[in-house]
Amino acid sequence: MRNWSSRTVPTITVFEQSPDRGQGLARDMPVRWALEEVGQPYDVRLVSFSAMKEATHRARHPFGQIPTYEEGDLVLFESGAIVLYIAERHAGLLPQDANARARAITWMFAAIATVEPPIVQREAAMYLEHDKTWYEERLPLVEDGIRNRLDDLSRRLGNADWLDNGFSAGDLLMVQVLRRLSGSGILEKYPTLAAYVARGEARPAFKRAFDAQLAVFTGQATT
Ligand code: GTB
Repeated sequence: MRNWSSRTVPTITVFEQSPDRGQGLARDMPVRWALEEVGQPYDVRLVSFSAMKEATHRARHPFGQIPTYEEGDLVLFESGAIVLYIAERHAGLLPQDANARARAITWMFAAIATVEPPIVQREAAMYLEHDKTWYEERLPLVEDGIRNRLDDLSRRLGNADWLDNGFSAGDLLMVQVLRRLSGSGILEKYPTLAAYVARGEARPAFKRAFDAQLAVFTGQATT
């Protein structure tokens, strides 16, 4: 493990004005949460939608999005990769045991690559296709896809607190992915998953990260 106190304070980029109005659904939230979990201070650079598409930001992020992560001459994009980078360089988000560590990383990928896609499809359908002729037929199918994932995930979680013993970066990303269902009425049908999300949101590091991103929206941020 590196001694972070002697390292450059990283800078992340976040929405200047998040469309979620500070609900912590944008993808700077898992990065902030990971940094808070490991106790690493960070700076924030606010970017507007237009600045995101300019060359200066595209040099950081090829797709002109947030979040990015800068630490010295290292520049990263992709929230999952950034969380993994933080987790690998600091104690607290990945187990020491090699097999347990590999399983925690597997859950990180499962959150992003297996559970999140149907959730994002639902959001895309609601925002982009609500006036299309096929919308009323498609939405239930997309929601069935989400329920398939939640059925399996809740079966695996059972009554455990976290996916694989102690809290890990896998739980951090999974909770953040499931949070995107808030207000949908879908998660509420899975009491153990709803409790799992609530456990994640109750962590002091989550609360600090949430408050920090909300402060940007309300104009109270100090960085
Ligand atoms: N795979 C990338 C990652 O994980 O980092 C995806 C990054 C991404 O989707 N970034 C979005 C972005 O920059 C913000 S987070 N969009 C601007 C653009 O593409 O021009 C996605 C997001 C946005 C808004 C909400 N919301 O309002 O609820 C939730 C999530």
